[in-house]
Amino acid sequence: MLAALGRVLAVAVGDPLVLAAVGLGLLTAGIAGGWGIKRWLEAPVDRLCRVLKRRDEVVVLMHPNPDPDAMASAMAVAHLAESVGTEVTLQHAGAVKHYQNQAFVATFDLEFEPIEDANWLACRDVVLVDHNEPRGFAGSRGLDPIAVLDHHPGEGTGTEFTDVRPDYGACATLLTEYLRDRAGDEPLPTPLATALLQGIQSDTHSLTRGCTPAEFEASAYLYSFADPQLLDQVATPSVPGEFLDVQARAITNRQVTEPVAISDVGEVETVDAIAAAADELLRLDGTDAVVVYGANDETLHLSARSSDAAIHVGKALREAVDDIPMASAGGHARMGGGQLSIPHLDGIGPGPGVSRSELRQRLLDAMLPERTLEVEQPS
Ligand SMILES: [Mn+2]
Repeated sequence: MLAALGRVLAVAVGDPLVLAAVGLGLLTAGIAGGWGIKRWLEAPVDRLCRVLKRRDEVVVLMHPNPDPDAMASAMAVAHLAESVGTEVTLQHAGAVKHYQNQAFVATFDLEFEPIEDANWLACRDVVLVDHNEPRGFAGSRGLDPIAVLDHHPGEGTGTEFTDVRPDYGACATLLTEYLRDRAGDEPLPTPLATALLQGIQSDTHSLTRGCTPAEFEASAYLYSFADPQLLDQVATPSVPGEFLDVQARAITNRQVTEPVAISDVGEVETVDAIAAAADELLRLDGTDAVVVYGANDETLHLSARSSDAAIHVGKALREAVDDIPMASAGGHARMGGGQLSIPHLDGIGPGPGVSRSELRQRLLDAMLPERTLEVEQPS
């Protein structure tokens, strides 16, 4: 390489034309290199804003049934897009479920356009937040987002911009860093700061789970712009009376085989109340895992929670209903859910049916396999 360069220089010195060409080449390389370094040093938020600015309009797409982290992240991308003159439509598949999520939408006066099909997207230039592969609507697989901002593990990327940080506790943390880099000393709008703070809190169980120092730093930054009253309103929204009734029944009807509590709450009007009751029952002393179930419209809804890594409630639920027709259940280690057809449980259909006490025993057996063995073999 050096020898070749030496030969070129030797010829160049002898020929002014070649010398000029070599000089021009070096100059071009220098400018291109400088440009490359400038791009390389550019903050991610500035790169994102360049991608946004090239469009008149973008869709910010949240995951199906968006939660506060997805919604706050979408608000932040919308804020950035509007700052560079790009129009934004906020969209998602599914619905805004659960009273906490609905309280978030109401508090921040958000307007979303739900989609069931890729053709319903306001435009084809899509920015994904809080997930990295489009899902939950017809045509989602064929969609190539221009940008992806997320904190879940996965292979999804944007055609022009990707920032996925699986170690982060919330997508809102990432976007808070972007806004801080962009804003400098300018204050953040109060609703946006409050929404992002709630996004971080709700994804990290109030900064107790899956956190990194980044969540604390982002929260500290947001805190100075957030409104405590507004935050309280979204963090602990008032609940319908039935929620408290169902919680009361979950507590009264609990059957405890430590460390598991199982409770049948009977008929419910609002299915969400079952999950809220499971959260509440998990607080019981000596209880590491709970299942609460209740009936609504011919369906038995199960909601399970675990605070002990040794009890994977998603797997346990799946195992417990495995051979019951028209039943589905599953979930994560700490959180699971399921649905069973009440007519099938009562013996109408292909199977002989499963009584409520048998269902309870199945759930208990699935949640306690190792522990039961321990009891049977005392040391
Ligand atoms: Mn999230």
